Amino acid sequence: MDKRFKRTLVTGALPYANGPVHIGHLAGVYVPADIYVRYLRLRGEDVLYVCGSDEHGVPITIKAKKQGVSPQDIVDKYHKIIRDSFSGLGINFDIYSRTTSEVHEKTASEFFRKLYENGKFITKETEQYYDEESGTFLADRYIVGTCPKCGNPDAYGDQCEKCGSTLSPEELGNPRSSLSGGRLVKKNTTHWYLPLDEYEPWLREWILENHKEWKTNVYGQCKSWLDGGLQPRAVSRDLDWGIPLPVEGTEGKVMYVWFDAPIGYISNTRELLPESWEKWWKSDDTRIVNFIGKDNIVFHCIVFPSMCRAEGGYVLTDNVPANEFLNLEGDKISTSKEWAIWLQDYLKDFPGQEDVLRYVLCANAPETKDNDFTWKDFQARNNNELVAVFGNFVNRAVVLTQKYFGGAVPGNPKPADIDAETLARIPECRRAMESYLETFHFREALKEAMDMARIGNKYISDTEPWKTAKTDMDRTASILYTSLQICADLAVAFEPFLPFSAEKLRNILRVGIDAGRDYRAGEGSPTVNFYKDGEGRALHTGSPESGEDRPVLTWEMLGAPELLSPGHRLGEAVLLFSKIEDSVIEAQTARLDEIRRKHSGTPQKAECTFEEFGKMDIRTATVLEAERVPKTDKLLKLTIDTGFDRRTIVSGIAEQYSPEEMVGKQICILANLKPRVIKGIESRGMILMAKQQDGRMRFVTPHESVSDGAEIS
Ligand code: B3M
Ligand code: ZN
Repeated sequence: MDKRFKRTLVTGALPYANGPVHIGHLAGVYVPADIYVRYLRLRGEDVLYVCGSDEHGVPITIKAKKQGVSPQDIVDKYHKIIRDSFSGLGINFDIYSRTTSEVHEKTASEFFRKLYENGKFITKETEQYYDEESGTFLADRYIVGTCPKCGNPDAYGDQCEKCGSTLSPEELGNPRSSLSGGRLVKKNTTHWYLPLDEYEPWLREWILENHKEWKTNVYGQCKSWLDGGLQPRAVSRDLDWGIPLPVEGTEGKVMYVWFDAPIGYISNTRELLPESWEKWWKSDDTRIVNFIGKDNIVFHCIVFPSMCRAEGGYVLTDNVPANEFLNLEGDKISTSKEWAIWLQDYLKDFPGQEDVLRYVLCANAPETKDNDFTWKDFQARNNNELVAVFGNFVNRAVVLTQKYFGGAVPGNPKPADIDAETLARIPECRRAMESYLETFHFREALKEAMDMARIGNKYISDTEPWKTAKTDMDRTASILYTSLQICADLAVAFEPFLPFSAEKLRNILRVGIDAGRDYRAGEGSPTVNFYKDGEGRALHTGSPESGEDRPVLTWEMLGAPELLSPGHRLGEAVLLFSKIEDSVIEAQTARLDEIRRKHSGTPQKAECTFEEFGKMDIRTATVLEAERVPKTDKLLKLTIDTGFDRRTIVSGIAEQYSPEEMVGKQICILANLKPRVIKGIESRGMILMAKQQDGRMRFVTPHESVSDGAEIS
């Protein structure tokens, strides 16, 4: 490790507390970060792993509004879900806190005030949309109107979800408030900006000159941001949810969520280590590593470092090993379309198989390009790699030792017989693992660990101790002695990747591990040499209550000729992994198929013949008059001109369209639908409407206006 540093602070991107975490978050950020932290601890490094819920921002307020609850209710619910599901997957943060904590507000306020008082901000007065009905300025996401690109009447002020265009509120036709539905006016408002442009020369040198070692996807994105020229960035918002600006006369204004969120890394550290947090953030001998997804690169490499530069007292990040995105069954993971595998669902559906998900997400990690998760691959990797290689090797070595040597490591094997050549390959894998792990290549590192298991599995298959036992017990002793040394190597090598299985294996071998120091108990946590007994109690190796003195393995012992001495008594043989049956995968695939169906609209109806379709007489028409049908919420009575007659149609669109909006509108109707009497009114025909996924109805109309009565076929 780099000798400039005495300690390493690892951060995981703070997940927004407006929904659960899914496999994309895990593959992109939290599993690689956890592997890295566990590895550094095993190497005896002084490491802190901090994370927490990101609880401010407009999406949380929108979700709260939709559900008729407060933003605090939303974040309280999801903070707990996220925290508990991370813990369930063995993501062992030293602290998982939140940005609605008091210590965060205090830390962010101190940070903001220092920049404010030192004149690091510029202010700008700009015109913003103001909703007179709700008496608030509206964030772009709260403004809806007609998309200039595709005509979607419900496009958001920052993006059209229908055609994907990035928009600004000024581009929208007929902009209105999504809160009150009311009209908007423009009003002046003042906000504070961090003049990022002023930091461009420094950022060029700090990143492009001094951090050429950053991953190419990260370095490249920073370079294109810098080449594109940086603009001042707003650090405040007109919102009632967020950290109030710690400046007089700014009522109704809060910190922009991306200003306060990265400061969450600092406040989480401060919460955990109130006495010693500053050495982790203000000493040059601390190394900071931020694990994030690629959509957060600009905030972690450009914005937050500029904030820290302006503040002057904080250490800057040393590396930001951002991953690309993980897709699901070939499609982009989408929370809004429910296209995801949620962590809490996985933990419920696959109890005791946490490591299978960790294994597959690491083996398929989108480290340099987007990658894909499929349930078939998940099953194959579990059955063909974890069960058939790793688990099978360990089980044969242990069961045969119990069968032929009473469950103790065979004594006095003939050195000549010990397969030194096989064992010598383990340190080679270890060296490769270390090189990969220290450069954030976790997929490659995992392959090296699996190669150790493959070496063991091939060795025991080639030497066939179940056969030699019939004629040559000395030879059998040597084979199993060698095999058990490799089992012990695996119990160390897999600790960063598969902590649950590594612990199970250590219990089978009755060994402990020096898993390094962690700070979950706060300041001065003891170095942790521990293992868990059958009841899951963490017993410190050799501790009186454990009633037994287990040898403690360390990373430095990995690949040594002997980790388990002759005579060492093994524990009970249990299977490390279990086969995943097709039926389990079929159930998961069926769940995804159902989600696809739900979000891809209604299934196609039964076929009809050309002749049957020919009976439909579909025409254009224009609405001449419109009125609500008394004592109903949904019905409008429309008088329309079909080009060949005037008629009345009753339509269930009153909840979405007002009578005023309808007059003059050209529509398409099924003209020869048999007349029906609705609420005493004879309705002759039906208006053609397109039903959106959110249930809203849209008119089907020709792109250009055509004469009434035009036949549609
Ligand atoms: N809350 C996560 C995201 O953009 C964002 C990260 C904050 S890290 C300071 O999905
Ligand atoms: Zn659009």
